[in-house]
Amino acid sequence: IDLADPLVRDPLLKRLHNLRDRQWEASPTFKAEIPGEIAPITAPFDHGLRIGTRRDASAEEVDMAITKAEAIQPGWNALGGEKRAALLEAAADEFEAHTDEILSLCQLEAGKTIVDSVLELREAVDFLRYYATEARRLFAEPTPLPGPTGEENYLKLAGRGVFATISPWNFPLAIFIGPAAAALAAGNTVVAKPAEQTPLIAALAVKLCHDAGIPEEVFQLLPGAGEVGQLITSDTRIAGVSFTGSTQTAHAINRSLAARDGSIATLIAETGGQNAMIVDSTALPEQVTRDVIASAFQSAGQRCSAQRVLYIQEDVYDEMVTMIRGAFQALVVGDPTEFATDVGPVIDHDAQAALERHVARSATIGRTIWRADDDPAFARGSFVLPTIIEIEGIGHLQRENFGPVLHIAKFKNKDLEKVVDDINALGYGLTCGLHSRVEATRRLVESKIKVGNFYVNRNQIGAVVESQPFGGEGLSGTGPKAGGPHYVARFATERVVTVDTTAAGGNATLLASL
Ligand code: UN1
Repeated sequence: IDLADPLVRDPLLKRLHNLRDRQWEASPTFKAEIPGEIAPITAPFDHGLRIGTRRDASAEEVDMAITKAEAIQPGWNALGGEKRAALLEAAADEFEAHTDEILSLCQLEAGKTIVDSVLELREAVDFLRYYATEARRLFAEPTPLPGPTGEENYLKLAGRGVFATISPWNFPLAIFIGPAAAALAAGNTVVAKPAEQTPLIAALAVKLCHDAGIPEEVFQLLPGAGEVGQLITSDTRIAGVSFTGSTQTAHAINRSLAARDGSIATLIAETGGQNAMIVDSTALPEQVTRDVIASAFQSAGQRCSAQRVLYIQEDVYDEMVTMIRGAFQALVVGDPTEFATDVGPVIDHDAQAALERHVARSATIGRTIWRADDDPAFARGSFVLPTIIEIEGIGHLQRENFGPVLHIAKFKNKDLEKVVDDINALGYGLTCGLHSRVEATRRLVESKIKVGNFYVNRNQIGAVVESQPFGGEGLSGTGPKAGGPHYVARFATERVVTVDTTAAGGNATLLASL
């Protein structure tokens, strides 16, 4: 989709506009006879605009979904990598064929700008196609292993069983479908709990997968909030959990899994960050300005990769801050369905309130606070004005502030190592950026910084499937990296087969070999 081409863009915008009044619904894939409470879903940029409804999964529905997923899993596993890959590719085709609906829901349900909505769809399709390729690679043939003469050893991968995927609202399609596609590729069946804020796009994704031929029992939707997640993770039939979201929720899931008696589940978690960028006096100011604005304010700062803290070397501090503020003031904040909008709303009033509390508290630690201009229209939605706060250092920021708030700190070149130590000391380890043209500086930061994704002389968001496998360490997650060559295998279990190939294993041969 070439948004720069008006011949492509304008008809697309018109079609998206026509979809605005459509009503959507998310409910469990398997319906029990218990009508649950219906919750309205509203648009983050205008909470008066009702776009659909959600009915949460009941305890009975969770139980029934897992029962069905467990019963069909051996069959799905036996289908083999090639057939599962073909179904995932068919799902990718369905997604592309429903571009308008998907982009419309990204805007209406998640408050994404048009550019972000297109990126979201592309990433979702990339995940499906890449994990299909991985299913072919990993599940085609067993891997032969070395061994003594007269013995054959090989290693095979198989699905672990029923996998639960618990996904975030900030990538309501890409990170909903990515882990689910990996689990499916590996021969698991999946029960998926999307974020409570974005079940409609998840329901559409699951429907498109079913339309593509993935059986309903193999991939089931269980909408709901934390209680539904708790019901799923505490069920001993769940063999593994993939979670993307806050570090606090990952801890809660860990506790829930640890409290289960009778089975041990694997947890794959991708969580928060306190991501910094370091800029020294050899950096190119225009490039830095562009990359800082993108890293901190694209997607309204609602990416776990987003830049939260910018360290600028003192010799260039004033000049750089002036340039960044200039670009910051030019950001267009507003309705994400307008093409010109750079920064849309945050997801809901809770997120808005948490960010406002942080900005208010920062008045005590921050030196200066700049905010974008307000507009009466913002009162209809959950908007947070983009904000820049000058601080002394990262040490004050223990918790992730998930929104368009950037902190800026000054450092002396002789303190470079200390800056890296301070960043590491927080315990997160997701992304870090460096702008410098000094090779020694790059080598120093690269060797010391403990992050999963380190970006040099560019922005620090937008990891691309396959080229930049994404994920952190420490408080930022367990690995493996999404979109990388080790991801799908982590959703599988390894089985080793050893065959005695001498004389068909008769007793005499057996005794002789002992
Ligand atoms: C997230 O926000 O949960 O690198 C992940 C990026 C995206 C991944 C963000 N590909 O910004």
